[in-house]
Amino acid sequence: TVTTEVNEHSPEKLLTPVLSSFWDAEDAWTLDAYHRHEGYEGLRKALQMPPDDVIAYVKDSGLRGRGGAGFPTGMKWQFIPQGDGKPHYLVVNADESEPGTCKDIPLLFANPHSLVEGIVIACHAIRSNHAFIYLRGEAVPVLRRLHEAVREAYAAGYLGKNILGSGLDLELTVHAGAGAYICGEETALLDSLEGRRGQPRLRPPFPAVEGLYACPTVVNNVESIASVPAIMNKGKEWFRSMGSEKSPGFTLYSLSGHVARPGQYEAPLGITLRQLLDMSGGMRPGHRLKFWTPGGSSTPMLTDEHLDVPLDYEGVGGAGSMLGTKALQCFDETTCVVRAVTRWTEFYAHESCGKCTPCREGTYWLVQLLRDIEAGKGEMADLDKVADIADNINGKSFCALGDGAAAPIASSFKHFRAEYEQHITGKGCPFDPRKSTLWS
Ligand code: L3W
Ligand code: SF4
Repeated sequence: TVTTEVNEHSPEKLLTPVLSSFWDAEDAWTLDAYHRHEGYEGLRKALQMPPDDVIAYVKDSGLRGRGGAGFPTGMKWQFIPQGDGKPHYLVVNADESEPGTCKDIPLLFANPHSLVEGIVIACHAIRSNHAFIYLRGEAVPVLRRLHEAVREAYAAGYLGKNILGSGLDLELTVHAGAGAYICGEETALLDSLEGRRGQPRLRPPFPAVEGLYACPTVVNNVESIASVPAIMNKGKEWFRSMGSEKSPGFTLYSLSGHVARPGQYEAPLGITLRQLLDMSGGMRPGHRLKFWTPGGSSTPMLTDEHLDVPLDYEGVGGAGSMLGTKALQCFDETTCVVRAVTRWTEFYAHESCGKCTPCREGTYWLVQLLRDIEAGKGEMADLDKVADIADNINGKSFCALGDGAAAPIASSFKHFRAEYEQHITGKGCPFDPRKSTLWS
């Protein structure tokens, strides 16, 4: 978190710490600390309201999903059929694995009760008696804190039978995944939770109709659900006073790469990368921005031309790019684009679940070609092959992982094709420390 002293002239005045407001406290993750910061007040208010009114309230707040797609949260809750006689489930996607994304795990580590409170409110709204948190398995310290937060919440009467005398019964199960990126895709996550190999399901039916154990299920990102208590407590107008009309509210940006002060920055949607860099001390001293991703490596890369595009679903999201998970990875002029894209593609090839041919075969062949180009063993015709394979993955794969794998290739060709050609004509990487002075 950013602890710099803030005055009215400092760029940090744009920060809107809500979820991160007391992350620095020594006991931040405990129920005591949460209570000292109005913890579970939003739940008390929500339980006074009929479930449909809670859904309408969250819908009116304009909260959009923070997991990558920006889908309206209240609308997703409204999809859950009522009076159908089936159990309803809430599943929280805490499988944060998108390269560059680092906001749900720190949030859970520092403030797990904001998620637990949000879960109880959401389950009241969608009339669910069982919720699940699917956590990225490698995050063992976070798992321990989550278990402790859930234990505290049961002991305090925020989970279990007849919560705060409202008549709501709710069980909360924390499940640790086994470390597969594809299990962040909502339907693969549900298969994994059911004990099967995590592979995406055909949609429709969407989880809201047929999700966990073939019952209506809401799958929401950690940050989306954790934002709900503050909305219920401080009001939808307060939430709408931040951000833009179509992308309201505060959000957590993960800033990483060659910046002076990387980390999580909580600020309104719609600010720009230039403003974020102003808050974080800019690029590392003596260097300039070369390229960046707005929402992790699955979103097309941008350049310094896009420094003033609003980081919301209409600005950077509408400009043929995507806001995604708000993972801003910044690379300076010492970075080889071909190397960065090769590394990302290796990740997608490794994480491809193998269910569909364009992604399974395409990512494999992309890695072979890109490694050759990067090593100076490529030919000009390879560039057309790379572009053709990426085009045959994009929009033709079974799930969004395929599109994500194609995104950095298409965008790097658009902005940096000359750099690929340089590797071929120069028979080597111009950024290689053995061939360049840039690294000295
Ligand atoms: C009912 C309809 N529900 C849509 C629901 C749907 C889902 C949500 C959004 O991908 C992106 C992806 C990554 N009836 C519905 C409906 N829904 N129509 O709305 O759906 P969709 O398909 O727009 O997106 P998605 O499949 O959820 C998310 C990108 O985010 N991303 C993030 C990746 C992060 C991870 C990770 O860290 N684990 O995977 C980054 O950019 O590429 O495009 O809930 O059910 N008619
Ligand atoms: Fe699996 Fe890739 Fe196909 Fe998605 S696009 S189903 S990850 S093979």
